[in-house]
Amino acid sequence: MDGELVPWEQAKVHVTVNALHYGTAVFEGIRGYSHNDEIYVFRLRDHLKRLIESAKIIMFNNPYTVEQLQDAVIKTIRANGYRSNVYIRPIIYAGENIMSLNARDLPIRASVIVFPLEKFFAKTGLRVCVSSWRRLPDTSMPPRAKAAANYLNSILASTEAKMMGYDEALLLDHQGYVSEGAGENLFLVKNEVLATPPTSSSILEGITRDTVIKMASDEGFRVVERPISRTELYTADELFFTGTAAEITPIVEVDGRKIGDGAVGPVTSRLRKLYDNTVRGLEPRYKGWLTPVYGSR
Ligand code: PY5
Repeated sequence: MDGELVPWEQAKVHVTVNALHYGTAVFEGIRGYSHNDEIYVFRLRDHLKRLIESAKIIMFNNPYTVEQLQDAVIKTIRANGYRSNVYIRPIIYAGENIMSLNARDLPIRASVIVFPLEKFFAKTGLRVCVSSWRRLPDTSMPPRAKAAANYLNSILASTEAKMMGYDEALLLDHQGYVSEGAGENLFLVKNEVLATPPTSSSILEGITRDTVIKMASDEGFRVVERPISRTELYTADELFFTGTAAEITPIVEVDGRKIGDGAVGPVTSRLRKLYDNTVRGLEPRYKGWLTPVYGSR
C-alpha cells in the first residue's frame, strides 16, 4: 500500500477517497500459476504497461513505473509465501478529495492485492445472453482503460444476465456489433477460422485475447479481428470467452440457441490445453511470458 507491506486487516482507505465517490481508479487483474513449487506470473509487464496506459488516459499524475510495480507485485507474493495459484490486483486510485472532478488535482495512491484463486466460473460451458445494456462507447467512457468506473456498465449487464438465469452477459457496442462479455473478450470459431471483435468495438484490449491470437496463429489457424453481428453468434461452430479471471471459458448457448452441438468444441479444447500448459511453464516457446516469483532473484 503506497510502498509499504501492510497486514490484510489494516489495508484500509478513508471514506473521503475520490475513487469511492467517482470510480477514479485504474486496475489490473493478473494471475500467478503454481507449478513445481514455483509461481509463474503470466505476462506481468504487459499488464503493468496497460495499467500505466489506463492512468494516462484518465490524466492521473501517476508517479509509478512498470519496474516499481513489478517489484511490488513480486514482493507482495513473496511476503505472503504463496505457492498456490494466485490472483494479483494492482490498483492506482485517486485519494482523499471529495469535491474535485479534475483528475490532475487528485492525490494518487497505489496498492497491490494478492489472494489465492482457482476457477472464476463455476462451470465449463456457459449459457449467455445478449444484454439489454450496450457496451460503453469510447466517445463517453474509455473501454480501452481498465478503469473502475467502467465496471458499472459490466455490473449492470452481468447482474441482469444472472437475474434471468444466464451465466454471463454479452454486450453489443453502440453500432450493434458484438463487443465483449462483462469481464471477458469473445472469440467465435466458424469453419476453423477464429474471429474476435476489433479494438474499435468498444472492447478492453485483453491480454488473454492477444495471447489466444498469437497461440492460435502459431497453431496454423487463421485469426481475424473484424466486426461481428449478433446473429453470427447463433450460427457459430464454437464460442469462447477469454480473460485473466475467465482464462478460456467455452460458451455453449446464446439467447437459448445451442452453439454447435452444445458441447465444448475441438478448437476451444485444443486452445484451452495449450493455454493451461503455457501459463504453467510447460510450453518452451512461450516461456518469455512468465515471471517466476521465487526462482529468478
Ligand atoms: N474485457 C473486460 C471488460 C475485462 O474486465 C477483462 C478482464 C477482459 C476483457 C479480459 O482482459 P485480460 O485478458 O487482459 O484479462 N477482466 C478482469 C480479469 O481479471 C476482471 C474480471 C472481474 O479477468
